Amino acid sequence: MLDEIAAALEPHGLVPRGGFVFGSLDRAPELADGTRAQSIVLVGHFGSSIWPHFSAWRRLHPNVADPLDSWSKRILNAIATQFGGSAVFPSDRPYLPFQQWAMRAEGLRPSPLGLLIHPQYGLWQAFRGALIFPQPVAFAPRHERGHPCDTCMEKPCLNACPVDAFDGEVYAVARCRDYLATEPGGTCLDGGCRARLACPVGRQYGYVSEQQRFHMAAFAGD
Ligand code: B12
Ligand code: SF4
Ligand code: SF4
Repeated sequence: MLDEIAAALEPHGLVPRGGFVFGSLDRAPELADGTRAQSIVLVGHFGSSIWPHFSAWRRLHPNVADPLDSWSKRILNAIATQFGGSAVFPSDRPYLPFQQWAMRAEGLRPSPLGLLIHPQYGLWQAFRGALIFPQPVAFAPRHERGHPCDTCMEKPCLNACPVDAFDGEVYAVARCRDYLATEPGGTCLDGGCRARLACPVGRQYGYVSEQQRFHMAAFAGD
C-alpha cells in the first residue's frame, strides 16, 4: 500500500515521509467517521518538488484563498479516500502535532530554529498533510539518521538574523514580523529567512525564488 500511495503522490511532487502505528496511549486523530485512526503516513515535499505542480494549478485557480492549503487538501483528500482513509492538515485548528509525528515517522530532530532538519534536505522541507487509516499499516523499520546540528560547531543559523530573532530556545516572532514590515526587511521577504539560508545542510535544495517569496509573504501576512 505504501508503494501505491507513493505512486499516487508522485505526479504532484509530493512524497510519503514515513509513518507509524498509533499506540494505546497516543491521542490519535479522528477519521472522517469519528473513530480514532490506527496509523498515519505523513506527506510532504523536499526542496521545490511541489512548486511546478502547485504553480500550474494556481494559474488555473487564481482567486482561491489559502492556495497551498487548498491545493494540498484537494489532492490528499482524494488520495485518502482512494485508500480507505482520511486526511488531516497542519494548518487546521486545533493544531495537530505534526512535528512530533514527523520526529517519530522519519527520525528527524529540531534545529535551533525550531524547524526539523533533515540530514540530506536540511531545512528545505515541510509537510502538506497526513493520511490516516482505520487499520494498522505495515511500515518498514525506521532508518536511523544522524542529527546534523550535533556536529555543526559554528551554528551559523543563530548569527544570521539581523534582529536576533533566534536564540536557540525561543523564536521572537513579533521581532521578526516587525522587521519584515520595514524596508530592509524586504531582503528576507524577497530572498527568504536569512537564518534558514545560513544553514550549510542541503543548500542545493533551497527553494526556488518564487517559492521563497510565496512562503515568506504567507508567513508575514498570517
Ligand atoms: C503556529 C506555527 C507557526 C508559528 C510559530 C509560533 C511559535 N513560536 O511556536 C509561526 C507563524 C511563527 C510559524 C512560522 C513558520 N513556520 Co510554522 N507552524 C506552525 C503550526 C501551524 C502549528 C505549531 C503548533 O503549535 N503545533 C501544535 C503542537 C502540539 O505540535 P508539535 O509538533 O508538538 O509542535 C512543535 C512546534 O510547535 C515546535 N516549535 C516550537 N517553536 C517553534 C518555532 C518555529 C519557527 C517552528 C517552525 C516550530 C516551533 O516545537 C513543538 C514540539 O516539537 C505548524 C504545523 C503543526 N500543525 O504543527 C507549522 C510548522 C511547524 N511551521 C513550519 C514552517 C516551515 C514555518 C516557517 C519556516 C514558514 C516559512 N516561512 O516557510 C516559519 C518560520 C519563520 C521564518 N522566519 O521563516 C513547518 C515546519 C516544517 C519543519 N521542517 O519542521 C510546520 C510543521 C508546517 C508545515 N506545513 O510543515 N509557524
Ligand atoms: S546551521 Fe548548523 S545548527 Fe543551524 S540548523 Fe544548520 S546544521 Fe543545525
Ligand atoms: S525572516 Fe529575517 S527577520 Fe525573520 S527570523 Fe528570518 S532572518 Fe530574522
